[in-house]
Amino acid sequence: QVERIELGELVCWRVRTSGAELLIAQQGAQVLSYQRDGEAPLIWLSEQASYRKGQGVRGGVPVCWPWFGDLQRNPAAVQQMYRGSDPAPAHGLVRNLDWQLLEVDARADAVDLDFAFIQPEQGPAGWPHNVDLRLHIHLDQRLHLSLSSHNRGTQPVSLSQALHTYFAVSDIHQVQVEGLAGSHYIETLHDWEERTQHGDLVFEGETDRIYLDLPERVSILDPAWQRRVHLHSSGSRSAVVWNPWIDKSLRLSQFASDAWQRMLCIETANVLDDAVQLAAGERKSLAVSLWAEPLSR
Ligand code: TA6
Repeated sequence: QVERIELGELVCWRVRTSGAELLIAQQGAQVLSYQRDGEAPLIWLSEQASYRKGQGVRGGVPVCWPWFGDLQRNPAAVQQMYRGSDPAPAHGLVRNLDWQLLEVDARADAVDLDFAFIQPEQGPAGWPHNVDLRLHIHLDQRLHLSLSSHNRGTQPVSLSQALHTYFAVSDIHQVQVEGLAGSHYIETLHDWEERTQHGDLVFEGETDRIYLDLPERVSILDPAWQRRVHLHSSGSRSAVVWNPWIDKSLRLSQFASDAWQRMLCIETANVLDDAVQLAAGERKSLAVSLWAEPLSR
C-alpha cells in the first residue's frame, strides 16, 4: 500500500491503491507522479528529473509557499512579510526542504497521507514564525491535495501560495483549457497587462498567465488521449497557466528539448488579490481535486 523508497538522494513514498499509483518525495512533500491503471498519467514528471537534496525535482506538484513566483512581484503585504528572506528563491522556501510524514492511513481503495513542514527554530530571517504548514493527500478515485496554513502566533501573517501542478498532455498543440472564459488574467509576458479570456484557452506559444476570479472547476480537453482532466479547487480564486514553449524550455533545468509539447502547468493558487491573510490563530487551506473522465464515445 505505502512503501518507502529512495530515488537518488531523496526519500520517497510509493502509494498503491486498487486502481492507482502515486509517488511522493518527502522533500517538499512533492507529489512526483500519479497514474491510474491502464490510463495515461495525469501528472507529468521530467524524463531528466534529478533527485538531489535541496534541489527541486522538475514536474509533479511543487508546493510554492510562503510566496509564489518572484517575491518582488507579490502584493506589498507579502513582500513586507518576507523582506528579510535571504535568499528569496522563486516560489518560496519549502519546496526544496525536508518535510515530515506524520501519518499514513492506507485502505484497499483509499489512502491518506499527512505531511508537515516543521519550521526550524532558528529559521533564516524572514520566516513566518509560528505558522504550521501541512499537506494532506487523499487518494481515492481522485487525487485530493490540501495545503493548510495555521497561524499559531499572535501577529497576522500574509502569504501567497500555489500547488504548481504539471499535467501530462498528449500534445500541447491539441489541448484546450475550458472554464476560463470571462475570467480576467494578468499577461506576465506583456508587461503584466490585465486582459479578459474569451472562450477556451488554446496554446500557440509561451504562455504564463495569472488567472483571477476563476470558477471552482477548470478542465483540460485532450482529444488525442480521449479525455478531460478536471481540476476542482477550493480556497482559491486564482491559478497560473504556464507552458514554456520552445525558447524558455532551453533555459529550464531538467527539461528535455521537446518536453514542452507534453506538459501543461495549471497551478491552483492564492496570488495577487487572492493572496492570504491569516489572523492570529486562523487556519486556511488551498485545495484541489484532480481526476480524468473519458470523452463520451
Ligand atoms: O508558474 C510559472 C513559473 O513562474 C514560470 O514563470 C516558470 O518560472 C515556472 O514557474 C517554473 O519555475 P521553476 O522555479 O520551478 O523553474
